[in-house]
Amino acid sequence: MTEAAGRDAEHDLESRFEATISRDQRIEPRDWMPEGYRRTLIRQIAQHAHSEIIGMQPEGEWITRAPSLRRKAILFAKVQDEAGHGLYLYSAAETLGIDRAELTERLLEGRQKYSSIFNYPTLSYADVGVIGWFVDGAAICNQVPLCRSSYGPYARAMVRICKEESFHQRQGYELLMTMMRGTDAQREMVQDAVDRWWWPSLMMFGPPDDDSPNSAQSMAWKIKRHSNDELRRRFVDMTVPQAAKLGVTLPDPELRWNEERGHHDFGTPDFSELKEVISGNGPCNTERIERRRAAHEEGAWVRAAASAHAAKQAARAREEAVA
Ligand code: BYC
Repeated sequence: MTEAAGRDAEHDLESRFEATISRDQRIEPRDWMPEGYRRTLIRQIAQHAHSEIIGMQPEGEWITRAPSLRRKAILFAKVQDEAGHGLYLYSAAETLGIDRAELTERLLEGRQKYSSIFNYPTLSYADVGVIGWFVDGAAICNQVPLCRSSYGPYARAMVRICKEESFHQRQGYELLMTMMRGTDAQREMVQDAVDRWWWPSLMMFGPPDDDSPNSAQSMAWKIKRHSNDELRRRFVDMTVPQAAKLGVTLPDPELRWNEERGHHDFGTPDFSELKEVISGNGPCNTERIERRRAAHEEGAWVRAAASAHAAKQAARAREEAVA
């Protein structure tokens, strides 16, 4: 092929890709895609997968200290669901031609991120409820639109994940409702957890739109469907009435209903704190990565055994095909 013919062919592929996006149809792994689209998806999906796996730690710490057998079973199931979400997402990333071992390596070397929210400590059992209510609530706001993301495997993984996140959010809220019907000490624990998790939860949506380098391109490619600020606003509108029903105060003196706009006004999160946490300087970053690294090393024999088993199965299948 001449250089000019090569350029025409590339141009054709690109036009077909753009047309698929503009018709709101899905890009699938077999389809041609621009290198930037593939890289952006790997970055976002891997970061999302890592968040699910690292996100098992703050709540997992409470499994052995759950206040009843029922609460222990619920928390166990929730943390296991998060492992499952991580696996669907790593599988979605693998369809882009990168394997999970490489992604884990990038996480452990600090070359890929995970959500800032999981770098805060869980100090009481009320934190388990507030994580369900706020963190899974924020996850739902952010992820329901991702069910319409332009990349097929990511969008499909999101459908199941969102169903489970919705159950997680309700279990958190139900736990808090139970505590609010309890003693004064329990109500204080809930309010304290709300005070500590509110601002970090708002930061989960990312930097403000005018400081979000990836948003414009990700929205043009329909990977992201809404901007960071738009989703943050939706979360606040959704959560304020739930806080009133629960009987807790959200720690923001600027929070009020704006009749004219039909939305709540609210204060600005401390985005310099977000930057610090993302750069590795949050309260628990070192501990979270160290724990992940230890779990990865402890799991080496499982991966080796699984690979040996898969190789044996493949060899047996080849022998049977020849016989
Ligand atoms: N934390 O240009 P921007 C869960 C990074 S799991 C850390 O706006 P983008 C759950 C960003 O990556 C929740 N980093 O980026 C699990 C970028 O850096 P790089 C995880 C953040 O991608 C267990 C830079 O800042 N959810 O719900 O357009 C239990 C500039 O940002 C954060 C997802 O991953 C942050 N908060 O938008 C319970 C959802 N914010 O990569 C619950 C999928 C920003 O260029 N991800 N950064 O080095 C997304 O929707 C988008 O990636 C984001 C960021 C909205 C997070």
